[in-house]
Amino acid sequence: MKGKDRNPGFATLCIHGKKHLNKHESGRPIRAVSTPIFQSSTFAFENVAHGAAVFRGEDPSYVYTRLGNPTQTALETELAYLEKGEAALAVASGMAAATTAVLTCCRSGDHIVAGDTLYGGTHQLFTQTLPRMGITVTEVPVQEPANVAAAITKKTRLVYLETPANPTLVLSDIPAIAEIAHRKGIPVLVDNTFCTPYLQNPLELGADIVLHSATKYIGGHGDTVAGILVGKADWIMTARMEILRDVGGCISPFNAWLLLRGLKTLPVRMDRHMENAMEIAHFLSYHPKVTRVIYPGLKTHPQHELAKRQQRGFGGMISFTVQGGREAGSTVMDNVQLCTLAVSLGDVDTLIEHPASMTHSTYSEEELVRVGIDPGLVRLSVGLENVEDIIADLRQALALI
Ligand code: LCS
Repeated sequence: MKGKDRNPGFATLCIHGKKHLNKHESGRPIRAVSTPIFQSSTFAFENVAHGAAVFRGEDPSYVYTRLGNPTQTALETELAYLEKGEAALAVASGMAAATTAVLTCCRSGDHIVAGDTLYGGTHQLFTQTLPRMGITVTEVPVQEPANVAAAITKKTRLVYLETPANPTLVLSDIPAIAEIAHRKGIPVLVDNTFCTPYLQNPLELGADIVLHSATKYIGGHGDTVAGILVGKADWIMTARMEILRDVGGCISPFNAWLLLRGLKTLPVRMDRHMENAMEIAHFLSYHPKVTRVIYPGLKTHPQHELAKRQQRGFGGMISFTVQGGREAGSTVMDNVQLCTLAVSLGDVDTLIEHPASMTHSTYSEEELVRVGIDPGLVRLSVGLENVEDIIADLRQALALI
């Protein structure tokens, strides 16, 4: 960046970041404004000795796209920078990121303490797949940090938080929980998918690892599935060279490029997601057929003060319930015309879905009740359409119940 005395703002960093890949080996400058896509699975060695040195870890040259690729590196450098971490690892999906992180921290016999409200896929990983490998998980209500302290055992190797959580929008107090975990030498991972680095930097708040389903706001356009981990350089190196190498969930160069493109507009999109969400949250709050609105930006959110302290904004996700419960909620979701009935979130399009039967169908009926996912809960990922149009659509669908 020119102008040495200025610290560039977040939007500037998203667009300019660090310049990469801009000199051809001939020495001819490239200076491509958009980062090139290195659509290559493999990279040539100069000779056998060079290849051997690379495999011994003595030469940083690229080898093979499962282990790294220049377009992937550009994305990782940018994300590490925005999350204020030392290094990052981009992988095939948010779930690949979760699996890679857990397997980097834990082996058979180890234990994880996690929030009790998580994306349904993460809950499934924790309650079905990891136990098959001898890794056990205790899920606790993280609104109360003391619950994390009480669940830690001698075998605990990771505290895993999602804040705000999907779909209840329950927050974890990151500094308080990090202090508890660090007293026992346990690292804390924060799934920062809902906030993105624009609204929250967990590493600055005391966490050790950040995870993103980059499928969501980072990509932003509903066209890419990807995941990111950010953390200390040596931890990321282990995740890459031990787990990603063996488990194989690498990101494609094209998807890495789509995320680099998405990142350029991240703060502009987030501002509009939030502006629209606040207006819709108010509309729903005053609607006679709506019984509960959950949005961290509302004073009625039980952790509104924590959201103000820990986040730089309240995000674009709203959950709500309507009179008549599950059946009436289905009527709303079946009758929206502009909003799309679909899972995923963080897209430019407004998406509406039913957690109990869709994203969180991996929770049993009892678990849903225990963690506060009401069977009638409707989840709205507020998009970037004109807010009057989204409100008009919700109004006409709510009129049918
Ligand atoms: N973390 C959070 C908070 C998520 O919401 C999701 C996916 C993941 C991790 C996993 O990421 P993926 O592998 O899908 O990139 N959440 C979804 C949702 O709410 N609807 O569809 C997927």
